[in-house]
Parts: sequence; C-alpha cells; structure tokens
Amino acid sequence: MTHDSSINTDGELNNSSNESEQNWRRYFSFSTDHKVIGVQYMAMTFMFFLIGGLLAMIIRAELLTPEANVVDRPLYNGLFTMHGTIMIFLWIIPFNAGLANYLVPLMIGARDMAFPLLNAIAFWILPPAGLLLLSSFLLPNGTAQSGWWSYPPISLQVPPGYINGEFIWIVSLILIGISSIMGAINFLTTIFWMRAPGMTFFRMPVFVWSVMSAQLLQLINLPALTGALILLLFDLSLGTQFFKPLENGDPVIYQHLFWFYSHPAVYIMALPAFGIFAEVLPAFARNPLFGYRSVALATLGIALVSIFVWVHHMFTSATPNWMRMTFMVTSMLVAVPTGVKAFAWTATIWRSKLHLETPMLFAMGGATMFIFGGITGVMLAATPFDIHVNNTYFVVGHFHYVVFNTITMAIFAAIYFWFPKITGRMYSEGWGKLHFWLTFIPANITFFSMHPLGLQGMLRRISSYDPQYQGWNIIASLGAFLLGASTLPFIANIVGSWLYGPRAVNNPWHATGLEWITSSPPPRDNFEEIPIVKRPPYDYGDPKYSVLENSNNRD
Ligand code: HEM
Ligand SMILES: [Cu+2]
Repeated sequence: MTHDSSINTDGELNNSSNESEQNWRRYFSFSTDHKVIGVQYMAMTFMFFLIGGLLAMIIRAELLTPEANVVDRPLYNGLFTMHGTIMIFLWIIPFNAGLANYLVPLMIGARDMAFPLLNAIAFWILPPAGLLLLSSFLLPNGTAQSGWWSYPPISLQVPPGYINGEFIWIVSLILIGISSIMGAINFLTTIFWMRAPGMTFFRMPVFVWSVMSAQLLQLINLPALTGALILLLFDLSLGTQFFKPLENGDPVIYQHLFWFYSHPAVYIMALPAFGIFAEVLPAFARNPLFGYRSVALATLGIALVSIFVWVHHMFTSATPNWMRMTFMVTSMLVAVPTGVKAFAWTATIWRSKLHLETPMLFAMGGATMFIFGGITGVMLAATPFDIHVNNTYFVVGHFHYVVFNTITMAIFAAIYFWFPKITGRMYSEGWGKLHFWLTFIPANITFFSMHPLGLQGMLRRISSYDPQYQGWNIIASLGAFLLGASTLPFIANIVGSWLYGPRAVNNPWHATGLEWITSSPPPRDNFEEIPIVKRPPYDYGDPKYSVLENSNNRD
C-alpha cells in the first residue's frame, strides 16, 4: 500500500518515532490510522458499557423487592430497552469492531485497512448515533419501551408525536447499521487483499478468521434488519401498514427479518471472543493451538450454520410445527463446530504449564463460562423445553452467560493482553487479578440465579413480581452491585498504567503473532518493513521457528 502520500493526517508520520505521550491528542482527532480508530472505538464503547451498566444497576435495584417502587413502569420499560440496545449495539459489536480495527492489519502484516477514510467515517457515525439514542431519555414521553427487539404492534403503540422514543430508537439503529456495513466491507477487503507476502489463509491467526466470519455475517444478514427497521419507521410515521395486524399487515414478518439478523448477531458478538481465546490460551500455555485448521474452519462453519437457525427465537410466535422441528435441528447443529472449538481450547491447555496472568484468567474464565451458556442454549433450542421457559428469566440467564460471562470477559482478556502493544506500557498484574475475581465470582452469582428463577416461572421484563421469587432476586441484585463495583479497579488500572506504568517491551508474552514483532506502540505504518511470513501461526515451543521470540531481544 502506498497511501502515505495521499491520506495522511497532520504530519503524524514525522512524529511517529517520538514519545507516544506527545501523540495522545490524536486519539481525539479525526484520524485515518486504523490504530487510532481502533482505540477510539474501544474507548467510546467502554463509555457506553458504563452507561449500560448503570441502567442495569437501576433495574436490579427495582428487582430487589417484589413491589415496583424505584421507577415507574414506563421508565422501567425504557431502562431494559436501552440497557439491551446499548450493550449489544454500542458495546459488544462496536468494541469488537474497534479491537479488530486495531489488530487485523497488524496481524496480517498490512500497513492499514483497505479504505482508511471509510474506516474513519464508519467510526464517526457512532458517537452521534449513540448520543441521539441517549437523548431520547429527555423526551417528554421518554425512550423507546418495547425492548431491544422492538416487535410490532407493541413498538407501534407509542405516545403520539412525530419524534418519540421509538422513532429515535429506529433512526439510531439504522445509523449504527450503516456504520457496521461500511466496517464489514472494509474488513473483508482488507483480509482478502492486504495480507503480507506468505500470509496464506491457513497462516492467519484464528482471531482474523473470526473477524472474517463475523463480518461476512454482518454483510449477509444486517440488510434484513435495516430493511425491517425502515419499514417499521414507515409504519410508525407515514401511516403504512406493513406490520399492523389490524390493517392486513403481518407482525410476524418483522420477527423473521429481525431474527434473521439478530441471531447471527449473537455470533457477530461471540466469534471475535472465540478468536481472543485462540490467541490468549496458546500464549499462556506455551502450546500451539490444538487443531488449528479445524478451529479455523469451525469458525466459518459456526457462521454458516448460524444463518439458518433464527426461527428458534420464534417457537411461540404462531410458527408451524414443521418449521419448529426444522429449526430445532439446525440450532442443535451449531453444537458440532462449537464443540470442535471447546475441545481445541481444552486440548491446548491440557497438561501444559499454565501462566496465570490476567489475560489468561479472563480467557479461561470466559471459555469455561461459554460451556455453561452453550448448554443452556442447546436446551432452549429444544422446542418442547423452550415453550415452557420462553419469556422467563431462564432465557435472561442463558444469554447473560454468553454475552457477559463469555464475551465481555473475553473483551477484558483482550484489553489486558494487547494493552502493552497499544499503549507501550504494562498494566498492574495485582489490580488485574483483583478485577478478574471481582468480575468472575459476582457475574456467576448474578446470572446463575436467573436460571432457577426462570424454571420457577418468573417472567422477564417485569418490574414487580410474586414474593416467592424474592430470594434469588436478592442474590442476583447483590451480585450485580458487586459486578458494577468491579469496573473501578479496572478503570484505575487502565488509566493509571497508561499514564505511569512501566515501559513494555515489544513482545512481553513471547507470543507468535505478527503484531508482536513491531514496536509497542507500533509506528504509523505498522512495520518498518513488511514482514514475509514463512511459518504457521501458534508455533509455540517449536525451536525451528524461534526467530520471532529472539527478535524481541532487540529491546
Ligand atoms: C454463542 C453465543 C450466544 C449468544 C451471544 C446468545 C445470545 C442470546 C440472546 C441475546 C438471546 C435472547 C434474545 C432475546 O429474546 O432477547 C438468546 C436466546 C436464545 N438462544 Fe442464545 N446465545 C448464544 C448461544 C446459543 C446457542 C449455542 C444456542 C443453541 C444451540 C442458543 C439458543 C438460543 C435460543 C433457542 C434462544 C431463545 C430462547 C427464547 O427466547 O425462548 N444460543 N441467546
Ligand atoms: Cu438465536
């Protein structure tokens, strides 16, 4: 790539060898450097994670007691709607985009993303979209209240007024979707065309395979959601009747379109997490990733199967029996490629000497919790079981094991693992471990409690409940408050270490990825010289390939 002459921002190139502190300002500027954009994504989405977490604290405060006594019902509806929307569309999905932005060009030996300007635009759509969404709290009738799925006809029964919470919700989501589609085009082009010489597909780290698979899903499935949202917007504001049951519209079609995206979306969130496990586990077990090729192909396999399972969210939505049967089977098929992954993680660390630094703790914790969330997923995929627990806290428990205990933990693993690369500083191991235990234990307390609640019949999306459910709810709420507090040592560690941490060497973990051969933080164009790749990924422990580890001795 020879873009340095055309697309360049305010003389960064000249500065790139200077101290990184002098460059902190670039994180607040419009930059086309994929690394700056990556950090911008990650920092911004973390802000939304905090906001989403705050909303969750209010929800759990309300559920401490059977009565509705903290917030009124419309606000409660708004809180869980915004909590879910923010966590999915402004935390996990864009955080993954940010991490991938930072890592993919480095991991494949490229100087930047294929379309740096498009990359910056895709990012800068998000802050206004997110602020727009939040601004709906200020409307006289408050935010959208129909949950993150926004099913019609409920989502169409909104307080009058052209600009209401639902309207804002739809517009924000369309904007976020446009940003994601731009990102998908950019990621796929980059991975297909910008790999360094010798970086064949089967030499790519599994993280890159994960990004590629997840972004393929974005491209294939996201248009269904965007289309559905546009039609919903028409129904809401222009008097059309695509989804209005009393006027010959069909609300179930909306559900199909919604889940055609939003089921694969769970893998758009989860695949990068699996990719993180595939980087961190081998590095701290000093073992090659077990069954690398199978894992890479299983990644693509999971993505493919996930396109054909969406109806498992609609087992109770007037779905004919033949369709329930079919989608029960396809849903269970996901367990096959997923099992390959779980087996590979286990085999990678089997009988190895584990180095239990913070990234490894989070990766092992997250991978283990995924087994639990995956099992409840397969249970839910069984139609007869799902019919009973659909719309109960069992479902809430299931997906929080996956989206929090697995994916958010994987995100923390990634932050600690690549922190030295991104900042050029080391974080504090003691604070990191404290953060891990303060996350892992309370998260399990909180989200485990939801399973018995659901099996006993407690419905989701309610702000008052029968007193028989209070016991587990108190446990869940106390766990949640601890979990909220766990972000404090994290923030202290990240901010403090970034400012005052000891200098990091280029490759503190003696890891094998290309991102570790360049300086920490990397220069504007990533590599002084584009590397020529001659070795497989994850060649830990193979003396034949020890060159990379030694290259660290330069420091
Ligand atoms: C890989 C990571 C996964 C994530 C991030 C995830 C996420 C979610 C989410 C967010 C929901 C709730 C949607 C809602 O109603 O608001 C959900 C429900 C569901 N999940 Fe998962 N899930 C994962 C894995 C699985 C697996 C492996 C299966 C089955 C093989 C599965 C089967 C289901 C089913 C059947 C439901 C619908 C339950 C119901 O509403 O009655 N999930 N999941
Ligand atoms: Cu699903």
